[in-house]
Amino acid sequence: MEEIYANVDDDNSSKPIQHSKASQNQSGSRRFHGAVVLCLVLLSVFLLIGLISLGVHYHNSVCGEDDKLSTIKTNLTELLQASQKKLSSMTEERNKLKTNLSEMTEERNGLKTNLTEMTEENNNLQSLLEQKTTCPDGWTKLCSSCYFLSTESGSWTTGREDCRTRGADLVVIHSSEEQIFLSAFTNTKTWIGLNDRDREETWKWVDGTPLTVTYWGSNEPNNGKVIIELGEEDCVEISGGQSSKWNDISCESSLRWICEKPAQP
Ligand code: MMA
Ligand code: CA
Repeated sequence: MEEIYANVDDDNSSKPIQHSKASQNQSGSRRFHGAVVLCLVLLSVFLLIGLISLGVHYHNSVCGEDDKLSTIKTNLTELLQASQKKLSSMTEERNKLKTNLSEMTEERNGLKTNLTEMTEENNNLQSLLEQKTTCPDGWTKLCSSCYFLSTESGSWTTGREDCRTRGADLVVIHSSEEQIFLSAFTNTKTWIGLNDRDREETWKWVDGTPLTVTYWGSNEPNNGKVIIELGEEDCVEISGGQSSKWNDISCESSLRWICEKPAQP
């Protein structure tokens, strides 16, 4: 280097003004080399800076991803643990409910048995009570009712009024046993407690109970409409005797009547 500079000095001192073409070329190429070196150095510096920043960026992004992943992992683990806890508590609850259900089923079956036994007991007591009930003189007992057949005859209303003075009402029929019993009880046409005076063809028992079984004769009730018009028939008679049936007849007809009242203990 000293030689180079020495040469430069030498050249400058020996020929300060007059520069040869060759020396001009030499200094130009030196400057060019210097600039290239400088450029290379600067390029290296830039590259280095670039590499470092890339490295930092890469490091940051990878570490960031790691953080995110580990957060997700933690969250999922927590979620899983919570779910497992919930599942086990629900399983426990379900088992408890199952136990309760089987206990309650057992209890229900026990109660059912009790109910059956008590119903039977109640029926026995009822029939005992019924056996203990009685009817006044002149009245006939069937199950828990007392029946009275009048000796007199009169209209349906007369019959009903008489029954009422006896603490009873015209008879109401709700079973075949009762129908059979009453057929044997009277051997003549007799009033029973049924009429459609309020509304044609709407038959009502005197006690307000609904019409369940009926024992109408054939073509009855006909409201008196045969070949000739017999007139309005709104009250009911039982024919009496074997295969006794019901017939609607004028309420003013004169018949005997059957009263009914509950048997008393
Ligand atoms: C006939 C029949 C009945 C009617 C009575 C009236 C004997 O039976 O037509 O439906 O009620 O007559 O007496
Ligand atoms: Ca009739």
